[in-house]
Amino acid sequence: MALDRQDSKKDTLFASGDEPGTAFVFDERVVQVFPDMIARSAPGYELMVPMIGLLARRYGQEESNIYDLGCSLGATTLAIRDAVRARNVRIIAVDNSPAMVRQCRENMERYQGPVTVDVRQEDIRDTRFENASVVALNLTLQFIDRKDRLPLLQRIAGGMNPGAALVLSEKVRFENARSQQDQADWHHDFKRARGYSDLEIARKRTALENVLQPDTEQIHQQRLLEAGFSRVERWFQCFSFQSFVAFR
Ligand code: GEK
Repeated sequence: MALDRQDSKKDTLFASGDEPGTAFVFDERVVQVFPDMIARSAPGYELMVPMIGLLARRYGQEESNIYDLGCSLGATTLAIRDAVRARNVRIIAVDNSPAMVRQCRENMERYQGPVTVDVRQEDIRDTRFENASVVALNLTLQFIDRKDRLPLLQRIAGGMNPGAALVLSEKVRFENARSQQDQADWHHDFKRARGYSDLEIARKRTALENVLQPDTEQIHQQRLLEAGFSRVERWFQCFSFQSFVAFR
């Protein structure tokens, strides 16, 4: 069961009316359009989500916890829940946006499944990690203050079992100015092809400034190793969107 963008209201939040310069927040208005917004903004999102389900199928361990951090409306939680085969797992889905959590809980009620899902409204920096076999950070770490990223990853690693896997998906930036410009242009083309106007794209970029803070692939890889992961594999890239599996 997936949360399809066809079932979502169309995202026109930045088409008109918004005060330029207002910082982006995950509020009720964003919740209303979120499946459409993320599918039209994050190249590869619609592929990454079911693949995270497959990774959970491979790395999920019996009698363990699976965490979906920054779960939004629960798309990744549902993909994991439907794909996982290990018995007696519990999915803990965490988001600190009250509006997201409210709708996520409704979605879990609507699309019932055999795996227990515990949806928590909490800052993931306060989440306690224990007995984890799979942890998903799908496009969430980029919203966490940079100074808090390493401590968070260390605490996640500390709660993971041997053989467990963290899936980290992020928008990344590129050290090389030419690469950064090309990648930004290609991302812009993607959004334009999915129906956003140049004005909407520019307004969203301004709203996300200082809210979404991308790191380079090298920083991600080094930080994961420093946090206690033994090996990191990049399994996905579409323009500036990358995803890694980090093994405990
Ligand atoms: C998906 N993973 O559909 N604590 C908890 N949640 C947070 C925090 C925090 N400190 N900061 C941000 N969030 C999802 C998509 S969206 C990505 C993730 C995007 C939450 C925030 O409320 C939002 O729901 C989510 O992280 C990021 O697979 O919008 O680009």
